[in-house]
Amino acid sequence: MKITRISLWHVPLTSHETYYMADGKTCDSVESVVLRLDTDTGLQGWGEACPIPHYLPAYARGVAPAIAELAPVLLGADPVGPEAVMEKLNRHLQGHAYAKSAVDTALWDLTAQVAGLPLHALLGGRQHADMPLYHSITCVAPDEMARMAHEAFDQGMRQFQVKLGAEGDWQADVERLKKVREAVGAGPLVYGDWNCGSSALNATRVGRAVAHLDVMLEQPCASLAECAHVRAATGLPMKLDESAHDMASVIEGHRAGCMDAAALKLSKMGGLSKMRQIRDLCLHLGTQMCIEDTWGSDITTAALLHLAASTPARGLMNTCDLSHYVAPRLDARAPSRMKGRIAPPQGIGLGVHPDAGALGQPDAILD
Ligand code: 0XW
Ligand code: MG
Repeated sequence: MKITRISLWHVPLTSHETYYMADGKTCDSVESVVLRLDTDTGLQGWGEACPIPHYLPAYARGVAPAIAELAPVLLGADPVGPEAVMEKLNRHLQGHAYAKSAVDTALWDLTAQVAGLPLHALLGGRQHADMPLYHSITCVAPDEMARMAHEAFDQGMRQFQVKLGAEGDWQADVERLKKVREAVGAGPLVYGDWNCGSSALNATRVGRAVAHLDVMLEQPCASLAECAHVRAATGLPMKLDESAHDMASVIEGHRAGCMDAAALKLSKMGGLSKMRQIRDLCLHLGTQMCIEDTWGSDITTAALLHLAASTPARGLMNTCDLSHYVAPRLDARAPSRMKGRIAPPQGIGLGVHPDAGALGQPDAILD
């Protein structure tokens, strides 16, 4: 079997609610890059990479040039056995995890199709009928966030991520956490996420002000040392996200004692091949996992749902249906949330079939 063509589309994803994070990071319309690998057997594999501007060291218009650089190694290669192909790509081009993530997903899609199996069967085997979701609440006025939380609670959501730090007012962040906790009542998991946008001082002040509310703090500061300081100063559980981006940093986060939970993101880690290894490491470490990606539509969501479906319950805190937050849906039949939970795609491979109408003509073809 050989890869005969690489096709790329730049697809603008528009948020249903403009999604505000700290330091002005915003998802209103974000460009996603969809990749398809064609083979000499007629089978096709799909991948996607959707960086959020200014969020991680990645940008949408960096994907196509990186893929073009990798094309001479990829074209003609046998896609079955993703890790072997990724080894060759990594030797040819170092870094660029976010671009390689789209290729890696497409390789896994093809490998699972050839095996006649759903992708989760190759990632460890299906462990769940469906998985718990969290709902991420954009950083707006506290009362509006509480309304959004209550609406999501009524729809069955029981885990809530409260975006913090949009205007750098720590007391407003205290109000956000208080109002959301009030809206959802005791019991649901609530965590406040600054996306690196707080000082250790202000995150400590927020943590101490809400310590009675049973909340977790997520990535308050840019450095692991600052996050570890906040965890020690507040005693509140902490989830790492931007600081946990590869095997070494996950081990470092565990050693620093501030990684009760971690966000495993597909494109941050370079794809399913790497993310599966880090998933298994987190299981060994006892770290609770959020299995997700940065942003994206149905292809990205399908890939992370297969990994979540193959992750034992003891390590799976939640997963994320990124396709819920944006339009267009690339595959109307792809999984959607149901009462706070979501099932992986059905069928063999990745199990998504992007609609040609939604994609239009490719923006680049490499063969
Ligand atoms: C909630 N997210 C998945 C959306 C953006 O990628 C940020 C991320 C997070 O957890 O920070
Ligand atoms: Mg986060």
